[in-house]
Amino acid sequence: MIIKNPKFEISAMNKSQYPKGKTKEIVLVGKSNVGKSSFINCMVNRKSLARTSSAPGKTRQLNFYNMDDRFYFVDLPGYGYSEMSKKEQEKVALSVNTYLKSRENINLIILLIDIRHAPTNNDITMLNYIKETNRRFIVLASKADKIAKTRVQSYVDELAKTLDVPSDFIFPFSSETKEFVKSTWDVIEESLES
Ligand SMILES: Nc1nc2c(ncn2[C@@H]2O[C@H](COP(=O)(O)OP(=O)(O)OP(=O)(O)O)[C@@H](O)[C@H]2O)c(=O)[nH]1
Ligand SMILES: [Mg+2]
Repeated sequence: MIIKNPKFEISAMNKSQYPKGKTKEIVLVGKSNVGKSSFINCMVNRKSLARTSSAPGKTRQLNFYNMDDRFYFVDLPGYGYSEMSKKEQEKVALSVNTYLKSRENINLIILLIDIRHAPTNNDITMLNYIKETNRRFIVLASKADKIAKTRVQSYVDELAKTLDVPSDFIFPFSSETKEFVKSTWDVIEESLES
């Protein structure tokens, strides 16, 4: 899919601020610094549409990016960012959970987990939460450029075992090399059609 005019639309904390209408939403969730904002930039071939940072905790609100009115990418704040005050973390978690539970527009949830690291307790909690919402989801094993190409599939298989999801729910991704962009678009397009 080619997105001609990807646009930032709104940062939201509360339901009342979400975009109106029935446009489908593809949601990025995952630990702080795992590569959610970079993913969006990579998919639409922009350097800084979504704000990224080597300092974790950059994204603190739900950011809606309009993809030619065909769908939104929704960039959620990352969890597990210890520098954030407990109160702030709770506020962020509440806005994320409310969104995931109640938003009808959600078409696909993409959970990002760094391919190099074992899932954290927060990752497992989030995955279980996602499963409970009964929504369609996939896992992206991010930063795949950090391991040897020949080992990517075995890391994916290992991750599948740890998370107890089928291997074909897990896709490698690299914003750095832009490898796997095409295969990821295929998954997104398929989900938008159904
Ligand atoms: N090597 C490599 N680095 C990446 C990749 N994706 C993101 N990064 C780097 O990881 C850091 C964090 O990326 P972000 O996209 O800001 O992460 P995020 O998940 O949006 O983080 P929060 O907004 O804090 O939740 C940045 O320094 C990126 O350059 C990747 O595929 N490969
Ligand atoms: Mg971010």
